[in-house]
Amino acid sequence: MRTRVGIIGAGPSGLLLSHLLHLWGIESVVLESRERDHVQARQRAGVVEHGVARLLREAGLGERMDREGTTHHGIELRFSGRSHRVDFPGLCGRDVRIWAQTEIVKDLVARRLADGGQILFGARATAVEDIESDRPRVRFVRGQSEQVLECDYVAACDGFHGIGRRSLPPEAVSTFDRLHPFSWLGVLADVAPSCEELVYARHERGFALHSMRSSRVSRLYLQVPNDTDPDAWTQERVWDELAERMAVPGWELRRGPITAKSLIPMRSFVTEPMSHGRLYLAGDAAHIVPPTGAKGLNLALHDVALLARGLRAWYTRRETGPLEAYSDTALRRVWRAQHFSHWMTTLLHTHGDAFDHRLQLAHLEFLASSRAASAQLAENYTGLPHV
Ligand code: FAS
Ligand code: PHB
Repeated sequence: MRTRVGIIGAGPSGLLLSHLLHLWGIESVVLESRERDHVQARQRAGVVEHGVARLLREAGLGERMDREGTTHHGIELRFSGRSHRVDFPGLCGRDVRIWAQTEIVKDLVARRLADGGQILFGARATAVEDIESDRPRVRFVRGQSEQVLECDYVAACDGFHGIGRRSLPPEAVSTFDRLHPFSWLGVLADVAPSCEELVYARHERGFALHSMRSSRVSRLYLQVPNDTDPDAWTQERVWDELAERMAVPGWELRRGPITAKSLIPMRSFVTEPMSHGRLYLAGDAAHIVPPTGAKGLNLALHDVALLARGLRAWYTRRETGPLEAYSDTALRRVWRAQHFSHWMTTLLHTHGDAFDHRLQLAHLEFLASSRAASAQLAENYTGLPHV
């Protein structure tokens, strides 16, 4: 099998890359180890940055997002029994869309298949070879057969556990890794959200986040120890803990049936560089951020937009500059997002000693009283302008 760009992974990164290349007449094949239903159902991110929403619209993928998603003009910080709203337009002139990653993936799969795109589900890449030549190839297994995909370029969009990152020469790579001493217990519930905008709560018992998927479905998270067994959390215990951590006068948390529960580790990870020879990494294959800053999905789509432009420059103008600059350009945004996500995570999660807790509260008081401090949060949360 032969194509121009071999893409490993049909998550948001791989699918958007294949779609953008198609728009510019560049052929690709996507290899995805799981089946379509699984890929489309995976509960992941919920917030789309201002610039990424525009990117999706420009790529012809914004229609359902604009019809069914919602615009949020701020978030609410809660601490010490009080609430502070961060007004995005007032502080930085931008907003965010609440639009689940599952919906972005569904639209991308449908669009690629409607456009005749090749997504091979159930095709697990097992090796990436000859990346220092101009004819790299991907070995993959599908059903009982082992096959080879020959291509000009390989894009590893295969997430944190994929083979892409492991296919870079170890001597050429530096990795930066930090596993935080707490995780999130994420729940999906069939109940209307109890807030208009996302609530990020810092409480002595731990962090809590109230997000949503629609007017009838809420998405909530609780800081828990890393060795937590989600099954040890009954529905009643989850709701009681969320209510206590997010309590402010005059507010009540609506309860309803919890339909999904999962443990999400809090990790900060970066691979440098994000390319070698004809192999390019994008998204979680190259970096992981703790979800506190809602950056993971957005970073992935920024990577892909950059990589697609580099491949377009090569195929249409035989320009190598944008591809050569891909890793350095992407990493500038990656480290900005790493810093912001780490800052939000250490600000809001209770860990460390009493001194650390007092520092957190002093910082939150400063955020609530200083326009400059809140503007820094608003600028980062709504996303840096698209490069
Ligand atoms: P993905 O991991 O989404 O996709 C990689 C794809 O590659 C998968 O479909 C996988 O099956 C496939 N694959 C892997 N190995 C393969 C192989 N060898 N051959 C073929 N296919 C292979 N971000 C936020 O902003 N907010 C959140 O709340 C949030 N919650 C998250 C919860 C969880 C449990 C996880 C794991 C991540 C969360 N994230 C969140 C981050 C998440 O949204 C990622 O940033 C996003 O999925 C990145 O997309 P991709 O880079 O496409 O990687
Ligand atoms: C989500 O809706 O899943 C979500 C929103 C904001 C975050 C993390 C997760 O910071």
